[in-house]
Amino acid sequence: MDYKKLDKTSVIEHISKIKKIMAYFGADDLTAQEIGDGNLNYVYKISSVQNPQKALIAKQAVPYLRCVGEEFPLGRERMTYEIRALQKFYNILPSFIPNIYHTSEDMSLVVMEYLGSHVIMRKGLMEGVKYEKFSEHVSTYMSAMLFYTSSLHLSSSEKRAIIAQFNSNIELCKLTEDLVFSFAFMEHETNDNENVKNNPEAQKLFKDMKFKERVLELKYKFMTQSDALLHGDLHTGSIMINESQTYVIDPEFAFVGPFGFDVGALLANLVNNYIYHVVITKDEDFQEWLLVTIKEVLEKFSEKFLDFWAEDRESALLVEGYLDNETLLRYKENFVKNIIKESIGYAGVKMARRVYGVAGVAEIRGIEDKNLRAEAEKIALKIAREFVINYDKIDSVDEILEIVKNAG
Ligand code: ADP
Ligand code: SR1
Ligand code: MG
Repeated sequence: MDYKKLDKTSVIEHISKIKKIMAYFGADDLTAQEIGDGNLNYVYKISSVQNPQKALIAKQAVPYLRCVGEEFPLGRERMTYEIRALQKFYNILPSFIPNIYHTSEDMSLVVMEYLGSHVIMRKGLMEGVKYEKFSEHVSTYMSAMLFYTSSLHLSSSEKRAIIAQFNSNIELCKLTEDLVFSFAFMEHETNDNENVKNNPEAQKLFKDMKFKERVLELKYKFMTQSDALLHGDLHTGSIMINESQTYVIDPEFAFVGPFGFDVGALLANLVNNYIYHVVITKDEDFQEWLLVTIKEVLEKFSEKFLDFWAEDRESALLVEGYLDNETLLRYKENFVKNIIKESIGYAGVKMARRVYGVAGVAEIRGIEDKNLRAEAEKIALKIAREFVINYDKIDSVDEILEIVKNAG
């Protein structure tokens, strides 16, 4: 089938010919609404007119970057990787991934379950909603996805197959290399130049060679280290949540990369939310909840990763009997500690890129009062700098929390 960009009318015509979707809606009349709030794609909510609770999501990639327009071409093949990743992650842990009703690489289209009783986590956190099951859920999600797609679990040939399936996601990897690791730390047309112009803090960042040299080290790992299948953009805008369930959506940046990249992205976004509550709501109780959540997420992640590893005897990496038990245990514990260290480095880069780079986060870029926004940016950059420069020297989660608390 030839690719055709869908709109509110043609999306209904297109999907109502698909058997599984016909079976879902029966004879109901359908209506569509475009609800995309992301940077890249179009997202339609298709609902039954007779029973509006009955709804599905149709997400289509267009051959350009939505938030800029047709003048910024971007291959729609990104949807192929999103489809592959949704399927791969669903096969590992279905309860964290929306049900998929239809996929088409030709149309760069996925039709999935509508998460009607969930909200984008960033929004919930900004409103001060505490998600008590989140640390349990997300630590399971991250430890399982990373462990079960790594050489610590897969055989050598399975691991190479997964790399072959995902590491041709060239354009989105390049987007991250440019936007996350480079342009946000130098004069560049894609930056938020209204804010960069005549801003001494921006100039300080752009001239901070100690920071930028360390960023380059992390960028190089991002480009070369094929540890596990990553979501690739695991911020709180890619999580849909309520008090009992957590779903991870939007894995179009998926590729086989460094263990610490997703964990770092999540850490960065929780810390950015903490800064918002320090500067804007001044809600100390919620700040404390966020700190406890960060601690739980990282500690539970490490525990669960080690638990999964304890169940596996052979993999691409380890041959049974190669190490004695004491050495094996020490090796594994150090391994996971290093994942956390690397995550701290990536968290620093991810926090700093949101300050002046393209695609800021609502917690910082969305602050309307100029002085308060500058205060939030300053705190974010202070934490980011410490994370990036010292990531390999930070030995405990408590040290991370101290850095965060002392920056405000
Ligand atoms: P993009 O790739 O453009 O970033 P996203 O996948 O993040 O798009 O989706 C954009 C928005 O669409 C989300 O922030 C969310 O509000 C909504 N959305 C996406 N998938 C679903 C879903 N399965 N159920 C409900 N809303 C969804
Ligand atoms: C222009 S695309 C910018 C960002 O949006 C996505 O969510 C990724 O974070 C990407 O870097
Ligand atoms: Mg998105």
